[in-house]
Amino acid sequence: MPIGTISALEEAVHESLARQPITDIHTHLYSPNMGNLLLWGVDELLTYHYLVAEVMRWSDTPPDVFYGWSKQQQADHIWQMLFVNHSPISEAQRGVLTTLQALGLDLTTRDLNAYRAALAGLTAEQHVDRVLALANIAHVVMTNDPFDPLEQAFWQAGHKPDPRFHPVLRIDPLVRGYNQAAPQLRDQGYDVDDDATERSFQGVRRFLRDWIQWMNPLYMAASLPPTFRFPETSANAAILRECVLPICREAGLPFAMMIGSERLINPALRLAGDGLGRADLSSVAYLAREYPHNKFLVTVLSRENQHELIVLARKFSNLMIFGCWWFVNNPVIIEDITRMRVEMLGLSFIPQHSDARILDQVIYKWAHSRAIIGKVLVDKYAALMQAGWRLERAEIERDVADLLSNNFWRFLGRSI
Ligand code: FIX
Ligand code: ZN
Repeated sequence: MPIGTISALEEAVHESLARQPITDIHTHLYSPNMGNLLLWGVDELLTYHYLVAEVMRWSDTPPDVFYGWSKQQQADHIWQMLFVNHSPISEAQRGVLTTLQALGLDLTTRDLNAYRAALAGLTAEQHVDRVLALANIAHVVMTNDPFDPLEQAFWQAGHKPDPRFHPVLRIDPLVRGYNQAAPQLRDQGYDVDDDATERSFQGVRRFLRDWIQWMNPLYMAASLPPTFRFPETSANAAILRECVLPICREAGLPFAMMIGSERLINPALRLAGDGLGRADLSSVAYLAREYPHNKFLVTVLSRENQHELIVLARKFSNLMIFGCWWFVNNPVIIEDITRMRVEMLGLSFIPQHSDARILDQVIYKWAHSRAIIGKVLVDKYAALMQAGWRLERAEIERDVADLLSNNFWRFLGRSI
């Protein structure tokens, strides 16, 4: 039965979005059997680095003093400053409220200790089940760092993640600062030079092949600075050309490029101290054009790059754009980007990822984004109805499944 009215359309879109299980294609979450790597709970939620950056604008406490406190003290301070002394209206602040409310906590009490107590006693596994059910997430894609000793211990012992959690081989040091990465590669037994020599290429290729075997990742990924250029005469570019691109192609893995992060523009803020810059996307065009047998997942951090990236996606089908990353993951910008993408690409992109670092955050990140994606889709479908197009509910469900899950798996060439 075709959809006949705008209110039926709204109902169909919002229900399809709510019912469709999500594949969250980029997170910093970990399988619950990876021990302390998985962060969850109220104190972790409150000490998210987005909120650390925000509290520093009000607080007289210098960052090094703040970071010297226990996690609970840091959370108390953030709660007091950002939630009690001021109304929590920023996106990251509001996110805490959306999350606590969905977890069934009474926000009228503003009683942080009661919130802590309500989650105490749960196991990570129980909390994972509950949170993924609340957010309706079927698949969580992790970010796995082969330079982290905790990850090395897990993967090299042959452990497997919970089947809902999928690995990604994250290789920033190789393509962002190869010269500093070389000693770490030697520590892991790979015979490489500090510079981009033939011996280094062979060692890095061996490193990548080994890690692909241990991890079986869905894709390889790196965050790149605004100054990223390719081709270029740097060691980083040589490693990309001689190792990363050929191994990705050999293993059938896309390379995810997250471009525009400027590391530690305020080093005192640590994880909260990164900034952004506008990238030169002609390098992305070069890669997509000159490496037609490679696949690229791309997201950009600067608002100013978003339109240009969409134009590139129109030109190259081996380029899949995804998500509203970090500083563009705010309602006003998500809506703008999503509208531009729909208007220029139809439904052939991946609208969002959560980038959650704390398990509970997937609740708010997806609740907020789902509402915005829904608003954009209602407008676009309403225009089709106005043009006399017959719209079936099953077609809306199909489109929503593509956006929230299938486009990713299809691009990977994998079925779920
Ligand atoms: O490089 C990345 O994957 C970034 O998303 C993070 O490292 C960043 O700190 C973040 O949490 C953004 O949401
Ligand atoms: Zn991330």
